[in-house]
Amino acid sequence: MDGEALEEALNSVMFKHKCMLFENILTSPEIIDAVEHMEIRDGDVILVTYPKSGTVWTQQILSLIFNEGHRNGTEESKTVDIMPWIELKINSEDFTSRPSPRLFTSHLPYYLTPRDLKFRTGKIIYVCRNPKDALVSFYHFYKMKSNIKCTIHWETFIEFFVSGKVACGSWFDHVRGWYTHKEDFNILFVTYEEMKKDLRSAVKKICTFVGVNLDEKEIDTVVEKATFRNMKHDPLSNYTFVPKEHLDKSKGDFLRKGIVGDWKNIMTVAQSEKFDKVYKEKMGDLPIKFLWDLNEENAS
Ligand code: PPS
Repeated sequence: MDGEALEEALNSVMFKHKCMLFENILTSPEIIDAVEHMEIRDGDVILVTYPKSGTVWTQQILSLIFNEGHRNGTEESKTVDIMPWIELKINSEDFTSRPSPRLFTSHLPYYLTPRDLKFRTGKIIYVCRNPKDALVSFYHFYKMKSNIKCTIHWETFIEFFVSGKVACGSWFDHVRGWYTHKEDFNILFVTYEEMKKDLRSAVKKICTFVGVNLDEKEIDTVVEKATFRNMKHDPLSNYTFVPKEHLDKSKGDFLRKGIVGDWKNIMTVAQSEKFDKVYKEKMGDLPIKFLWDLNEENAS
């Protein structure tokens, strides 16, 4: 019964295009098709994620890396304007007029990204997060969505997440798709957990990949401005600008907890074991590893 109500609610706000689920209010089949033909330049950097995996966090990091020390008037710019989404209506500008190096953001699966990227033009940073924490984060996020009118039950949401009936489809297909096609792209994989464990090293790794040389003091600034604590109060990066027609902020925050292992606070042992079984079936053959816990109480 729960499942039927949720299915009906989700069907009314999403459409399927080329085997992927998208949100009506955010995009359209025409936009998705156009993205495949988008011209990519050498020097473009595209952040790609499955939802709730650290997108907004990495938008902040990349925006700072590219502008720290030489802000060029970006002090008052939102990260979403510095690094627009390529497949969303909210950024329906003409990207060709942007000066290089251009920064973009996307949740697209590997097979729908701009074709130019497959010729190793441009650089992709793929950020992934352990799926139990991504699931929990997505669950809380869905509960904030203004256009979902039914009550969302945790047990039901797990089933929908595992079977890919949520926006952007299956976490397993998304991560697997990008990982197994990594040779086709100029791509760096970063995990949410490694950023939590050692943000400074993660920032340096990203700097090296994108070819930006920051001195130690500039790196300190990037790290400081990208902590959960600081971003939570930074309206340029914390997505508090999302209108209430999209997100009901009385029900929670976009920057909710920002920790590794929150799944332990909500998943029962039985749910966790069932999830582990699916994870093993779908991802067990890949060398990719996730940290499921950092023994951490609070976000940095
Ligand atoms: S979205 O909607 O797909 O763009 O969401 P996304 O930004 O990928 O993921 C949101 C989660 O990332 C957490 N977050 C952070 N964690 C640690 N440090 C920093 N600075 C940070 N910024 C965002 C955010 O809190 C969401 O995770 P949860 O677990 O819900 O707190």
